Amino acid sequence: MPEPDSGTRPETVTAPGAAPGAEPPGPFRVRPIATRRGPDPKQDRAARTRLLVLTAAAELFTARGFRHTSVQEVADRVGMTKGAVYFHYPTKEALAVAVVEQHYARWPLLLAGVTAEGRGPLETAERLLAGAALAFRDDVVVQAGTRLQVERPQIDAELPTPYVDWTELLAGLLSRAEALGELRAGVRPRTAARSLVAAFFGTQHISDVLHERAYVVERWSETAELLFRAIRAE
Ligand code: LUB
Repeated sequence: MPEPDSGTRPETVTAPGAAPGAEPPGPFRVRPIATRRGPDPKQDRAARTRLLVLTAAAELFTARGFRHTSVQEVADRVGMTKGAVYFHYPTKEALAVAVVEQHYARWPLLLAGVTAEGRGPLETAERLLAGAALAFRDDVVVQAGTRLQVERPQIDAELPTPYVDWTELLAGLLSRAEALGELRAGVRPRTAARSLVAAFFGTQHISDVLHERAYVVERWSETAELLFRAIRAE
């Protein structure tokens, strides 16, 4: 993968295995949950059951990881039979993919909320990452998706490419900030975006290992204060 910002064209990343010409992954494109087709009691009940199973799986994947979580344990946690779980998710891998996809499905909602505040691009980037830190502390699906993405070599399934959508989103915001003169001279939007993603990932990981992310909001705000001071124009 070419290292952009050295004057080469901005990277576009195509999800591994994507069909030729497939639409490049844009920020957080996730497959919609199949049940959004209007009120249908049976469908709604199925959707509720799927969400119940997915949340239980997320709790176990967060606590124990992919390998040490069994579908039987997921079924026991929701009071269902293993067969009933397999009806909704045919394999443990399919459960992991669904959890990771719901991890990414959080971000368009966060983005819509922060965008609606109508702030400048640099402040929008700051608010997005602050909002993400809250989700990493409080949302078990976000936590599970993060662990599963780290364990992706153990999961025999097609998972979204990690980190690239956040990098894309932040690079877009920082490019707009650059155009508005909000960036410190010499700061390259894509380089800064990669640094923010790396710093955020590291901050949440260390906070997870040391304190199960209890203080991740505070830890991130310290790091963000430093990084945005380095990025922002005087
Ligand atoms: C984010 C994780 C955990 C990046 O974008 C991602 O894939 C991420 C899961 O893989 O942190 C930091 C914003």
